[in-house]
Amino acid sequence: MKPFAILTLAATALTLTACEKNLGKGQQLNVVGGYIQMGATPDRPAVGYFTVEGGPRNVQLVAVTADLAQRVEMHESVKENGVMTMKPLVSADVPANGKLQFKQGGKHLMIWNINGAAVRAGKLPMQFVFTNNNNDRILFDLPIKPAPGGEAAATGEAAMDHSKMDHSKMDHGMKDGGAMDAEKAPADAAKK
Ligand SMILES: [Cu+2]
Repeated sequence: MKPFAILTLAATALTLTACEKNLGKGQQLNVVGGYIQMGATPDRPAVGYFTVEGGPRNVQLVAVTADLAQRVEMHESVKENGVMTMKPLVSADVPANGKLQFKQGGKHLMIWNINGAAVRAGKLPMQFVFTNNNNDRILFDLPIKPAPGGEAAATGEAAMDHSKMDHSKMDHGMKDGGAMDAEKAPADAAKK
């Protein structure tokens, strides 16, 4: 009986030590929240926002992907000559023990053609790919919010980000060949 009790105590002590070591490491690289807002109309891309907490080292977020969407791109809204415009983002810094935020009016995801099942489930499983020692991938389900309706559609971020700002300059039309830039097509054709 005695030896057994001692062993149990020893095991408990080991477990505690392991826990403390883990806590001592501080913040780990992680995706801690966010959401996707559907486009105002089905032919418009959805917009995604999220927050990444940095780990012990500086890393870069180099891609966000989703198997259940046709395409995901990282973008940044920037002001050029007083006009808000968008640029594709190749990577984004995640400072050690710091934060990276994709948020309204700044960095954001654009997501094309989310699978209907994912929309109905209300979440899109995504992979966040980072450059660090082992090209870490973090899986995170971003909840999907429906498109803003009524007044919100006119003032919401989806409308702001993706209709008032001129996405057509980003060559989306070339890759999409989609309805998104259909209105631009006649002008382009006329030029040729
Ligand atoms: Cu964009």
